[in-house]
Amino acid sequence: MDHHRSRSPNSRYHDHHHSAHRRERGHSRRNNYDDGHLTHRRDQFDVKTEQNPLRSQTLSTRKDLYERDFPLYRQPVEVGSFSLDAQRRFFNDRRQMRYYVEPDKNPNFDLKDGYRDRYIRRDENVKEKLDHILRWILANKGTLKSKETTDSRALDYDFVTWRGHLTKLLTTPYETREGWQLAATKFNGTIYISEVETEAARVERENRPERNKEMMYWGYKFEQYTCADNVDSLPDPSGVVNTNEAFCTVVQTRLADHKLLFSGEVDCRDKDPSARPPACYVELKTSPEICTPKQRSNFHRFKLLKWWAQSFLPGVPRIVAGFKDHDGVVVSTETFLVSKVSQLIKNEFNCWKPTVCMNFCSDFLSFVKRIITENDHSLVYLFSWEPYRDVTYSLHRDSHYSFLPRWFIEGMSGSQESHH
Ligand code: 0WD
Ligand code: CA
Repeated sequence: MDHHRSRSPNSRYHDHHHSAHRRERGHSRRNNYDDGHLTHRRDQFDVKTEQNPLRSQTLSTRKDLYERDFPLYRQPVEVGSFSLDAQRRFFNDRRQMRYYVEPDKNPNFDLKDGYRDRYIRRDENVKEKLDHILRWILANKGTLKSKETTDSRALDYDFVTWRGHLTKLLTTPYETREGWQLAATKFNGTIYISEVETEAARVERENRPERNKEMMYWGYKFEQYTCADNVDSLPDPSGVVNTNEAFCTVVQTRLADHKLLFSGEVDCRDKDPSARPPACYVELKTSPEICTPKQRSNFHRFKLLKWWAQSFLPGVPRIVAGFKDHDGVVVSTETFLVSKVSQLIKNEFNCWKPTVCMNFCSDFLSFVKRIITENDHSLVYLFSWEPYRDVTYSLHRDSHYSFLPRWFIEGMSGSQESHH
């Protein structure tokens, strides 16, 4: 998976001409959301900073700027894992790991079953931010601390985040509907990135139609039909679906010159014990059944982009899709190899490109590194993006955006022996 990159440093950010009209369109609406805080947003006529990509205070998300050689992306290596139990309690072990049981090609799984009487839903009002990853880092800090620096507190990573946040970055050049906000804080030389729910996302979540709530359950129900709790047992569709439960892998890798540590939820693994993480992992998905060429094209253009980005990041090689009808019945299943997805979409006109996704992510991380000058656990650089606009940022000191908990700051500052 090692790819070499060659790039011209000047192609990294937008040029002035192309981005000017985009800014004008949305300028008034975005101007004052940040009342009372020090903001660093380029104003409309600030040509000087914009002409020099290494000084620009914003980052363009235009696809064509990221069409160059695929950047180096090192084979992701699992450095640990953790589990969240039925009460959402953290355990530094693999107790929630499940085993993949291949379904029939045409299984007729009823995904509606149990929604009313056997469903325990995670409380979405609880914002966990990076807490589970931070707990894992503290529990493993003895083996994680950098050997290369003299600072005994430093981790040998440039960035720590959730895999899902990186997925959002990968798909940004192609996203036309949902913006994002990512809070970033540098602590002991490592940049921690944690998502902040946008106003639009909160409104949508709080006004979710009943039908959508039920359809969210369908995805978890499909997991129950295809996963067993033990290597020698079978799935139990009569049980309760509890979305507090999770098994998460923690992987390290490198994107261009960024050393990354991130965690992602894994649905299940192959039963074959000779298969090693993350190559043994299987991602489960559901999607509406495909009946027309137009539906197939949309599936390739939109769904496969998100599926590819999510699984490529941690090196999960296989996606098993259940195609469901309007009535929530899985009528067919299909396995997608992540390494083959880009070939599958090659015939779509004007389709997404993996290299654009990866180069944008790499350039965003370079942008973040350049903007974050202060090492301060209570200072948040809030990066914001809305479709058809540039990425902007604002600064927030000791605000409600601060997300590194005291127990983490203190736990990481304590003596190296504290893991005994
Ligand atoms: O607080 C937040 N804003 C978030 C918290 C956003 C994203 C994730 N999380 C946390 C949760 O603790 C969750 O356990 O991350 C964990 C999953 O992280 P991830 O793997 O980085 O997230 P992502 O790749 O977006 O989602 C993987 C799976 C989803 O499966 P599908 O097949 O639908 O992509 O994790 C589940 C979901 O099953 N999931 C979540 N579970 C709990 N809380 C969340 C969430 N907010 N988002 C996705
Ligand atoms: Ca899944």
